[in-house]
Amino acid sequence: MATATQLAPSSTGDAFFKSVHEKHAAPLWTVLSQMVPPYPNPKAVPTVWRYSELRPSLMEAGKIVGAEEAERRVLMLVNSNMQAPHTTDTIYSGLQLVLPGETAPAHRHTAFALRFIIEGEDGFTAVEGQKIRMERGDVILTPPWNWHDHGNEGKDPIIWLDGLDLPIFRSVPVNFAENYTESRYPSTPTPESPLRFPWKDVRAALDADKSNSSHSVYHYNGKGRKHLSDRISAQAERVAAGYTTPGHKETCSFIYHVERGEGSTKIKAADGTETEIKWTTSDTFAVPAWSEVQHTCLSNTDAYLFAINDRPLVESLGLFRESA
Ligand code: GTQ
Repeated sequence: MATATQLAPSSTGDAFFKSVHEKHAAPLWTVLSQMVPPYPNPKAVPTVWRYSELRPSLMEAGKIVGAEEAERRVLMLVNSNMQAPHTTDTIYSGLQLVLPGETAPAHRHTAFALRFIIEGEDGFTAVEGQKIRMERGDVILTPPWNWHDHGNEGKDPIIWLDGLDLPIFRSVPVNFAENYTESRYPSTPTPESPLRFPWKDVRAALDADKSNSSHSVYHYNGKGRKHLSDRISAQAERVAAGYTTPGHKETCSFIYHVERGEGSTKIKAADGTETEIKWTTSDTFAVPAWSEVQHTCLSNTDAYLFAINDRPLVESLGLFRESA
């Protein structure tokens, strides 16, 4: 007969815990609060990637490996409390470089990808036969199982931010991938592709939003659908010069990227830990789920932020919650 409540194995070892372990079972009561926590407990922590620091490393990568040889020449953005492919718990991001004359060869995969163009004007991504020009600030989608290759027909490097749903395949391991037989999949120039969201349209929508003169939020939507994909989507925000946005949190995580401007973001994690990230144009930072976010624009012109989010995933699982 048990004489006392036992919460964990005793230091001398315990026959009960040992025998249970050998039967591939474990006592729930020792870990219950981890499994069913009082509030969300993401593993990811706020992390920043400064473009001025990473760009030189990306250019160095350009000397070490060719785009064709690498298949994708990318520096993954690894959350400081996790391992690749985790930029947040659910979103993967990376910086991809294609040098003049190079091709990143055609492949396709179950994973969804979106790209936000950071620099270079004469790059293209060819998606399932549509050859789409990349211009700074554009968002271009690669839907699941679409053949895609990337190229650079200009004189300058082209660099963009990749956003993929790769972390999801750690817990739902059903990603497939295939390489095309040739380097490029046949494509024709498609200036008005439904897969391309030009920055000038997004910026015009942010500037025209009169609901709040100091802060506007634009949610990208996939031409007739609520979000850009089933798992990840994107938004853009304008923060007026000198303004601080009210605190807001969601059960979603975000990869923020600064299109333009200088400022800082206060991130109060679910456990109360506060972090302040200072940013400037082309920097990227990760915001874990259920973190209160407050942006301040410190430049004397408005700041424009782009963010990849996991809202479609969270919503479709019935897990979306927000709080002001
Ligand atoms: O461009 O297809 O950053 O397949 C990671 C995986 C980019 C891509 C990434 C990929 C790609």
